[in-house]
Amino acid sequence: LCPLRDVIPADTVLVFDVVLLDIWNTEDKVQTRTLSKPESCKRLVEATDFIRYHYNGTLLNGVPFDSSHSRNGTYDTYVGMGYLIKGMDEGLIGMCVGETRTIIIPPFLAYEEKGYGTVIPSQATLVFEVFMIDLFNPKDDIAVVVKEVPKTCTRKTVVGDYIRYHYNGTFQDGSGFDTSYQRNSTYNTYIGMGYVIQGMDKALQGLCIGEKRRVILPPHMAYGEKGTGDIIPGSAVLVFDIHVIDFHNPKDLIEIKVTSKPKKCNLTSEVDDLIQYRYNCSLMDGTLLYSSDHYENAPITTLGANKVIEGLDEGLRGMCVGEKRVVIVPPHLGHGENGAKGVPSSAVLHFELELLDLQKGVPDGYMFVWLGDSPDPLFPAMDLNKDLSVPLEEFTAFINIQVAEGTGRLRPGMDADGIIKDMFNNQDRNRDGKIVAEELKLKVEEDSDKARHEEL
Ligand SMILES: [Ca+2]
Ligand SMILES: [Ca+2]
Repeated sequence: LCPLRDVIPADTVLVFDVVLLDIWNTEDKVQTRTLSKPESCKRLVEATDFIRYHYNGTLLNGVPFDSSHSRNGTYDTYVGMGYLIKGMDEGLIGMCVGETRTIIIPPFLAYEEKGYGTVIPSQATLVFEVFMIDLFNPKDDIAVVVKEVPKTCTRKTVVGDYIRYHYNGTFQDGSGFDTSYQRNSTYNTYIGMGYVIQGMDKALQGLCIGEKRRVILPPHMAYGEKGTGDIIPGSAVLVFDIHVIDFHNPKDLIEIKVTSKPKKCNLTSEVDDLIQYRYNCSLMDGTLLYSSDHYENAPITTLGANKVIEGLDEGLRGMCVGEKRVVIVPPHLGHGENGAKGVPSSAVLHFELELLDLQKGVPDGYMFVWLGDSPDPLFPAMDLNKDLSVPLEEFTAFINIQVAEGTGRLRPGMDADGIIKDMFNNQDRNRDGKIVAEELKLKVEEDSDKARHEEL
């Protein structure tokens, strides 16, 4: 006031307008007040945690001095370890993610006499409004919350399995960053082999088909301090809600569970047999893909003839008529990585099968086979009326006798008369409508030199 000595006359009444800028007491402590808080708060900020938060800093008179929002990013730091002003280290403790809290810090727990740059005056009380975005501790492992486990779980995922799952990815504040549901296709990967982030590789082990779990990955087991792209900020904790659709191991064989078997089961299906069967084919989550019931007639196929996917062909073997089975087919024995119409890539298939009809077959390329030793010599056996000549009618009768007596078998599923006529023509070398002993002998000698595809 010295310069004013000359300005203020004696005996003047002085009128001051006073604005209180700050007030504090050495007895003051950090004051915190929660403005809002989520209903569930499983974890509170503790000393040594790493936290990410937004804040607005004002002086006690309401003048702002700093804001994380103006920097377009969260403030990220360890708490309770001396990286922050004392009052902040203290005031952040006990917050939960999603909480908004006011923290009032007296100057001796903030910037004291020095202040800070041009923005924080000496001896200033600071008021922070903090919104907690994320927290974890560097000692954290992944956290798993099992939400739903199916009743039957014969096997759980292990390292080396290939899994297909849906996921919903969120940050700890609940905001989403990615979801497989939006893409309408599962995420597919090998487990425990470094194809996915470390925490996920670990979280995907020990799961059942159909299981739902929430996994929480600390950043050191996710995208680390740097994050990735525009999607994942640095040091972000990731929360994944996972639904396992299926998994398999590349070494898996088909899995067969017989659900119903007739008491009498002498004759069973094998390679080359002609069979008719019913089927329902679903994904492991129960989605029906296709069913023989959608067609007028149940399919007929020759086993081992590469007519159906490998796993189904195999699953249809060893069945007797009337038997029912569930057969699980891994993708490498199904539609593989490319999938098929309506079948997703690398999908495990669930078949319900019933064998409706079974006709024993003959090896590929054969029209007729002997089931035991063929008659030797053959010609006299074929020449039923012993006139040294075998016309088509006699040949047909001879073959039919073999079939009826079970000593020979014609290829099933084809016109028997047509096959027999072809066989006859093949033996009737000179095309005069009858087979004689000499023709048959010649034919047998020729055939012994090459693959005998029209065996008689
Ligand atoms: Ca004859
Ligand atoms: Ca002839």
